[in-house]
Amino acid sequence: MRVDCISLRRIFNSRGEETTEAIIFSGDKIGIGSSPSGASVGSKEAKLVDLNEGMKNFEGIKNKFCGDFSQESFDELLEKNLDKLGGNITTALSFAYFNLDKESLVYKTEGEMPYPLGNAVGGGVHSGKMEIQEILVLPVNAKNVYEAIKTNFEIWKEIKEKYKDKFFGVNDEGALVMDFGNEEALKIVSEIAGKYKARIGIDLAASELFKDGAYCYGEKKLSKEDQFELVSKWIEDYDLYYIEDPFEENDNENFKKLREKFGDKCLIVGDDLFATHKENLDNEIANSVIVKPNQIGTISGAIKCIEKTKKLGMVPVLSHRSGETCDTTIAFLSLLTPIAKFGISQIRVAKLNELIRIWELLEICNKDKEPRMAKLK
Ligand code: 2PG
Ligand code: MG
Repeated sequence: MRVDCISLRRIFNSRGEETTEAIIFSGDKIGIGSSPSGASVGSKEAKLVDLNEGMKNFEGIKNKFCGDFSQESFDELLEKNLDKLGGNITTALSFAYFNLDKESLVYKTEGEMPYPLGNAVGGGVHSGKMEIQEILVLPVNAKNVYEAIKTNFEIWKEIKEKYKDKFFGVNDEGALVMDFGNEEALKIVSEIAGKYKARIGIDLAASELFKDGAYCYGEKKLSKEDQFELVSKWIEDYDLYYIEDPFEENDNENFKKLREKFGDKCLIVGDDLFATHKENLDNEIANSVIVKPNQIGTISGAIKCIEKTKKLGMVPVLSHRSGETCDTTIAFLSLLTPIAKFGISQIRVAKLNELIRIWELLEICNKDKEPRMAKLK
């Protein structure tokens, strides 16, 4: 598609931080994209450049981005300039280009829609007193996207209502901040999720817990071996379907041991471990991969990571960040993955409602391929 003109501006994300929004004009079409940002940020992610500096740098090279492009060639040019622009600006531009024609992906897919993985109770660097950053629910029995999103909301509302004396509020991701410890939260969420025939998982974001060679739970310090035992116990006791970053981003040894022990019954998911860089993927240390476009800086980088994930027999999970805008690009991209980690409440509904819309678009536009939920392992 032809890029006639581009403009960048500063807008705010859900945390009130400044981020970039890009608009691309192509004939009578307009593509808008904005970049999210993380709080638990791994060291392998695309680096950020100060927004003022990045935007100034873009002004100097803007002309190169006008002309005829494909998503790949546009993203290639962004990748070449990643050091000057930073992952925030490249992501916004790559999303804006994609959004000139985002519906075309709906026509191209097989009609499978992802299960929404919802963050029900939050902790870690996001909020509250638990060390576990996210206790997640996955409505594996839902028949369609609407029912799946509704199930996650029912679980979230029931926890909030039943334990209102322990409810502090909601965090950046809309997850409940509760007066629960780790074990208490796991027990309560698994009981309530069970009523709705949903499975549970956690994101431990363990790079954030790892200080001076130990995993820190308040005053308590766990060795790598003890952390392995704790995580194994949680998988068994709460029948976890999903465990993300149970170890810090360089603890490949523990990841490998866990993959060997539980890989056939649980998704062992690498977030900081891989940071959406396809060259980091390794199916001996995990069987699932978090895909966050802003960790690599472009849509094409994220798609290549999804393709390699599938080639290696691993499960890709498209994910939001804790600081978000109402941008819904990743809802379209999640047509390529069986699970979409988009949160449950507040600003997260922008992406969830887009999934409901896409289900209907599939019904209308893709008559020979009825929409259906993706296959889960
Ligand atoms: C994560 C994410 C999203 P953040 O760790 O998976 O839930 O959090 O965006 O803060 O990295
Ligand atoms: Mg994570």
